[in-house]
Amino acid sequence: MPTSLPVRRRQLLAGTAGAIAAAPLATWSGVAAAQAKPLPAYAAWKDADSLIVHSSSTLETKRSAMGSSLITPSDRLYIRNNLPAPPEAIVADRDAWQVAFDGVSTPATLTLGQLKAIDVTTVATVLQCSGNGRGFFPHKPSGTPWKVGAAGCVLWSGVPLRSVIEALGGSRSGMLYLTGTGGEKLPEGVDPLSVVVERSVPIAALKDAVLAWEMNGAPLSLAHGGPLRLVLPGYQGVNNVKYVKRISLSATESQAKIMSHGYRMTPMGEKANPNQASVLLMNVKSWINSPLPVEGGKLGAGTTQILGVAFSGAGPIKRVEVSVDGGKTWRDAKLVGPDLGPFAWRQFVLQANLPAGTHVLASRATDAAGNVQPQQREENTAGYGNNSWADHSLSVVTA
Ligand SMILES: Nc1nc2c(c(=O)[nH]1)N[C@H]1C(S)=C(S)[C@@H](COP(=O)(O)O)O[C@H]1N2
Ligand SMILES: [Mo]
Repeated sequence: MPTSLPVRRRQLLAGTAGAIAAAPLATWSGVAAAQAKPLPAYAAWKDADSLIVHSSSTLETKRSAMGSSLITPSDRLYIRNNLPAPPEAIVADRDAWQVAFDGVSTPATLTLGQLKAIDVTTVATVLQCSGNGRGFFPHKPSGTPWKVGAAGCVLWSGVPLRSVIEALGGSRSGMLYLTGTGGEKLPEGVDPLSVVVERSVPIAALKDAVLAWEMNGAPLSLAHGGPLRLVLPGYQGVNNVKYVKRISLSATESQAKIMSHGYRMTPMGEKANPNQASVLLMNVKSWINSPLPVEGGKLGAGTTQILGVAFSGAGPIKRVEVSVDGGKTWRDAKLVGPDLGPFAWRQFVLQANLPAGTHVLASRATDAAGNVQPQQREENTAGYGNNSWADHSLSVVTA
């Protein structure tokens, strides 16, 4: 069983082997194994020990599996599918995948093979579901109760979308939106607009948009949108359309339900409608990944490295502060590791002395645009955009 060994080892190291560590390993493993759902077939290659399987279409990275080396390994990255994933057959002949382009001077359908001949770039981005942190909303919104693990930082390679648009003669005039359409086969007998994954973002997003065929140095997996995905750096996960089959520059937003009524910042007690803010750029956010509380145990008191990640859709991270007293006092953490650009997350570390007792650890990020991570979440019906530092704080016990 995945977590029992490390937990047990940490407790032993801390010299506080308690009830859990004393329990026969077989019993403990059996209980946890019975609770864990298996990986779905399209994601069978994932590292089960690092993931919480909420359902076959929602897999979350464990906070303890976020690592401390910037890039999220592909086999630990979360998955979120609104529709069943397409068949594996679509990644059998990758270069034959077709994408239709319109809203340009010369509308055309291009194959992935042709797109590869136009231009190439690489970008590191945080991919985060807008529902990440929903699990901290007290009103228990419907949807997956993600904590921190519907997010990762990954490297994408592909063609800059603006190079493709230029190759097709440029945008037609008056186009205000960039719309991507997912390539899932839609269920029969329902209005396609009610189910299609199609998202529009302001056309300014074209500046950084990439049509990506590689993730973390390997051909893009079906699970993450292979053979080709629209990557919109800085934008919430849903806008990063997987298995993209159509790119449209348009004067109006998509009429798809996922755009008009889905992913809206709907005030409490109201119904979703197209006048409410859509989930677009990510807000400034950070959280601590280590140390984590030990279930039923204690951490060793003394010098501790407090580390985590920070990012913002509005610009690079300027500063991260860490508190060990629940936000009463703050100290500047160090930003460490390579800076992979404004769309990647930054790692931060603060060395702190944690004497025996209970400590509430929190982190608060500030971006270059001056946005400061707030103490409180913005309440909304569906539980989007939670960047509250208080919600993401951790209570650890040391001895
Ligand atoms: N075609 C398509 N694209 C999609 C989705 C989807 O269901 N279908 N889900 C979106 C949502 S809600 C999120 S959070 C991200 C998840 O990306 P991942 O599964 O690669 O982690 O993809 C987005 N793009
Ligand atoms: Mo999402």
